[in-house]
Amino acid sequence: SGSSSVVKLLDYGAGNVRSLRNAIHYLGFEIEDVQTPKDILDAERLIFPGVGAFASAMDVLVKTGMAEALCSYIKNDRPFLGICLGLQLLFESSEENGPVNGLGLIPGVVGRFNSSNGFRVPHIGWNALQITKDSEILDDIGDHHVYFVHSYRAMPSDDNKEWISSTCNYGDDFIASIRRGNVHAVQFHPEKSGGKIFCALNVGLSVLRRFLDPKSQGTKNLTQGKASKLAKRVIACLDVRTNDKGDLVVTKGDQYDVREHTKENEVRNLGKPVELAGQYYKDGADEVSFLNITGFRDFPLGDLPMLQVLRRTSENVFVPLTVGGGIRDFTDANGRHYSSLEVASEYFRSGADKISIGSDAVHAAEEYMKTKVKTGKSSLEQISKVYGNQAVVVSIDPRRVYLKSPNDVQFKTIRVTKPGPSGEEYAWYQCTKSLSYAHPEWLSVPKVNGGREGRPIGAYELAKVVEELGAGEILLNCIDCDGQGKGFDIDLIKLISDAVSIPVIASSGAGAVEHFSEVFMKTNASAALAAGIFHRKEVPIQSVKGHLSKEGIEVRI
Ligand code: 1PR
Repeated sequence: SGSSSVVKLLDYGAGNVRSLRNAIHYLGFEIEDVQTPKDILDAERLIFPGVGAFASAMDVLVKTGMAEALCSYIKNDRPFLGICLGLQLLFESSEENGPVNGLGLIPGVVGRFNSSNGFRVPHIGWNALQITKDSEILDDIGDHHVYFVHSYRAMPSDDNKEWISSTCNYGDDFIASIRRGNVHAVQFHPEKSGGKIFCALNVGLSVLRRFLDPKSQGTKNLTQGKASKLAKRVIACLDVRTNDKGDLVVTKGDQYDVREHTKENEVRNLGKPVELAGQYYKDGADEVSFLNITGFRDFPLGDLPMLQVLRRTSENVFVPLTVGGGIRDFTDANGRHYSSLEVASEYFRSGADKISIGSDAVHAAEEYMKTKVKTGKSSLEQISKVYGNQAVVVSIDPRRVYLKSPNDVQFKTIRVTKPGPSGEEYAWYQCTKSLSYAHPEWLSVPKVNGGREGRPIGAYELAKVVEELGAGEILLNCIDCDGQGKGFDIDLIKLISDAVSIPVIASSGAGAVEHFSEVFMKTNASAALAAGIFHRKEVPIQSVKGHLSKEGIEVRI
């Protein structure tokens, strides 16, 4: 060691720092992991990516003696970069499961965002910053957006103002970064804020590069950043499954039917997962989602190719990655039990930033509605407890069921904007889930659209319950609209995005740029996801962004 191309990383093992490792490697630096407090004191350059909850992080730091070493390292003005919780821990205390004491280096209390005034918590997505002082590592940022994902934040005050190098606004003004001498910390995620392969998006990795190599050349971006509203996200989705030849392919259904209507009835093949994900990243997707659409039938950890897809994608893609499909408890043929938490952990270790749960969330919500007891045992509860609710998306796959009268079912109904085929003026949105082949009911249950069964629970009821059980975001599909290219189901998206205070991703049906502006103008969706139009190269992601921006909607360009 001792070489300036080596950086020390303080990873106390509470979560996924793979993307940060990937980003550091991508920039040509070596990582040495901190093992002892002495490693901190000896470091030439130290990165501290906080993950997990504030209290448990502090616990580990104090018990291992790292807290004391960190304080002395920082007080001695040694080169330091804290990320996310790595910024928050520098403050006096946090309200997260607290109050809990922090390292106490910066005056102030870390508090939760207030969701009552229409700002959804967690704060997930892209904002431009208000740069308040020359902080060097932010030199390339200017008015570009950076990626945040957090529910707690530190706020500026007279006592801490000398530390602040940028702020942002999300209901409240909060601290986006601090800088004093060689000590830096950022609330956003540079490793998820876009890479340096296209100059226009030379943002996130440049922050890391400037810290790792302060002498590195770059142009000071003279546009002084102004804090922006939270940008609406455009997400590219890859439905992935093994085709009949055994290759993992990106496929795409019509109302969830992914087979060609030919004699061979083969699975539609729209490309290779890693390549397409890389392409969409370059095209400006704000996130990439992989849905392993047969994961629930087959055991996903048996699905090594999917883990490889994640590993390889995360080496070059520096925006958030979500993976879903088959996240549930599982017992293999040898009687070995895997908890859903183990399945999710394997996904996180392989490079996922968020996991998405579909069928198992329907199961958990039905149980909870029956018993009104939170057992803490569902996948949803367990994973969000360990990784935080910002890491857990619930995928809802409803279908529209028209009704003559709003009282025909016990579920939430709506008056539809366009009447049904027999003039019905009402509808409810029935949740569906997939069954495992091993499920005793596999043969007897009537299956619809891609092997799914309808369940006695509505999308509205499900959304409210999963929010309570710890979901941090909802991916709202619609079987009727999937692959149709006729626009999103505005009635459904309005219903759900008004019912919950976590972010909602609108999905299914995008066929033109106007469908994106429509969904953002008529509903409270935080993001819009599409698959078919991107796979078939009908509409490039940049055209969607350009259109939204022209319509006055904040996007990351
Ligand atoms: O139930 O936890 O194993 O998760 C399975 C996941 O796989 C769920 O998120 C579910 O949505 C998804 N899934 C299951 N079957 C299918 C299928 O197509 N047969 N894909 C499927 C769902 C829907 C969207 C799609 C949008 C946009 N795909 O993600 O990408 O509808 O498409 P478009 O822009 O072309 O209209 P579990």
